[in-house]
Amino acid sequence: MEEIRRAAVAYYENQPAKNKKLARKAFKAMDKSRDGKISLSEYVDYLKKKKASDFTHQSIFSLLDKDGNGSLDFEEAIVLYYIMQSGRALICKSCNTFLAGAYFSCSQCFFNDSVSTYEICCECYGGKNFKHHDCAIFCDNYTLLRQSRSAIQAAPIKKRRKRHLVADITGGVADLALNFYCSIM
Ligand SMILES: [Ca+2]
Ligand SMILES: [Zn+2]
Ligand SMILES: [Zn+2]
Repeated sequence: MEEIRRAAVAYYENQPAKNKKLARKAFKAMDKSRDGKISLSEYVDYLKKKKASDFTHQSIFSLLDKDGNGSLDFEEAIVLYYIMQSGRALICKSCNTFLAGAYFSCSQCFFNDSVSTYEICCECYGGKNFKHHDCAIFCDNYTLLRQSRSAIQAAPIKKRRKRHLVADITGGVADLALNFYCSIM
C-alpha cells in the first residue's frame, strides 16, 4: 500500500492548480456531514455512486486510513482517487483482495481488447489457486508494461501509421491526466 500511496502523492503534487482544486471539490462533495473527514458510510455511498462496489470492503477502507483513526482525511482520500482513476482499482479475481503491490495478469486476456483482463495476487498465482482458461500465460504487471511497449513498436508496418499510433496513445495519456480529477467528482 505504501508504494501506491507514494505514487498518489507524487501524482497529486504534479497536477496543475486547477486539478488540485477539483480534488478538493470532490472531497467536499464526498464529505456529506461537512466535518472535514470521510467516514466509512460516506466512503461506501461515494463508491456505490461510482459503481465501484468491489471497493466498499472495510478492509480497503482500513488500508486507505493510514493513521487508523476510522476516517479519511484529504491526504488519505487522494490515494483513493488515484487508485480509482489510474486503473489500479484491481481486485484478485481468485481471493478478492485488493492488489496493492505486484500482481500477475493473463497476457492473452490483457492484449485481447474484446475480453476483460484477468489478474490475480502473487499468493494465488504461486499457490496455483485460481481457475482460468487453458494455456494462459501469466506475466507480472511490470513485465506487461514492457511488453506493451514492444507491442506498440511491433504493431504498425508503415512508419506513418506508427507515428499515429504513438500519438494516439500519448494523446490518450494527456487526456487522462486532464480528466483525472474531473472524473472523480
Ligand atoms: Ca484517517
Ligand atoms: Zn488472490
Ligand atoms: Zn486469460
